[in-house]
Amino acid sequence: MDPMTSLFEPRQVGAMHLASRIVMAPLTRNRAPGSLANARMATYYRQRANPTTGAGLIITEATAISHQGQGYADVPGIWSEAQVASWKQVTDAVHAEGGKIVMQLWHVGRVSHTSLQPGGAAPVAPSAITAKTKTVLLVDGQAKFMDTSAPRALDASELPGIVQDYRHAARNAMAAGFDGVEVHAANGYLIDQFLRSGSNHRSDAYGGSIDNRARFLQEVMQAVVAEIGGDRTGIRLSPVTPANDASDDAPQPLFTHVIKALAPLGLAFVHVIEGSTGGPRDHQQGPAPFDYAALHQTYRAAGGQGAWMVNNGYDLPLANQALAEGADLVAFGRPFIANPDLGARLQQGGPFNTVERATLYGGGEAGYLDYPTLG
Ligand code: 8OZ
Repeated sequence: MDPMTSLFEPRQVGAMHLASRIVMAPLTRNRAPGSLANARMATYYRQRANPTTGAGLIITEATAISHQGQGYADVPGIWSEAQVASWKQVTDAVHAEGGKIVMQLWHVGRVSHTSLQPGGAAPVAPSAITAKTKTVLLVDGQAKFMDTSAPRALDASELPGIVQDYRHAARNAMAAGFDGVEVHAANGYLIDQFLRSGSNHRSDAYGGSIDNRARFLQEVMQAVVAEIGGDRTGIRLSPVTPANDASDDAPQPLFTHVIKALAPLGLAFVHVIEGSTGGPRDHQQGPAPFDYAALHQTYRAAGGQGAWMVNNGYDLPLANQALAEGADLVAFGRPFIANPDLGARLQQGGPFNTVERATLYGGGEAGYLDYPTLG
């Protein structure tokens, strides 16, 4: 623990040299019609990419690894050649500013709608249990929150194909010029659905015991690391979030197992959402408050050397406290939407623009490209 560490100091993170500890969190914006990246998205990321005024590292909005992995209107993908080509304008723009950017790889599992699935099919999940949550569809061009569709349970024979989809997506992300990837294993999406007991009622090798529920995560991570290297791979976890109807009876032993399994992979970073995603940091699931310090210690004791990235509701004082307590990186979400120059604003202690909720999901340049910078 180094009491002198500040947000504005560089750090080597796997193969990436970051100019600061400030990370732009992944943020879904539903502005990628046809599941392609576009010039507006390149401008949005470029505005936040300069490492002295913006982020030391940008994590993209969640990006679908396959058509089946998609669950919201106008979110981007990374399974096709056209998608790879479309993302190059984004990585070029970020690199032109001297920034670094990794792509978040996403399979939504049951958090989808038949209208978004190949052939109008049911979404897939560990078990045929409908998530009590909403997805975003576009109705007459307007973002509308709609109930998710009833999923079907995946057959074990389908899982190697999905693991291969993650691997292929990681390869595509590197071909598109990204510095690495973050595997989205948080917020009640497919990997988290396997991990957590509320959504995984399987009786085969992928359900029941903690070991079994973590098997799919491990297979995905091993495949991605084999493809692009651990030093370009990160992971996002959210041990107690209730997002998308996620729940578990005993999150501490589950994530203790998960973090021990991740330690030998040589990951660049581990990104942990503390509490309820976008909500209370002290949200509790299971018999006791979740002990994040113990999770971090377990990772280090198991030999894990990746940067420890914390997220959820951070402001400058809380970020400084986290760094003093041993975190390496701090991810900021909504503050980065409203403040393209969040780095500069944190450095001088504000002021901060506030985020406009009506333009978060879908829409045009308003609330996307027009938040003002200082001076
Ligand atoms: C908000 C709206 C849609 C998706 C997540 C990818 O929670 C998301 C997401 C957030 O991780």
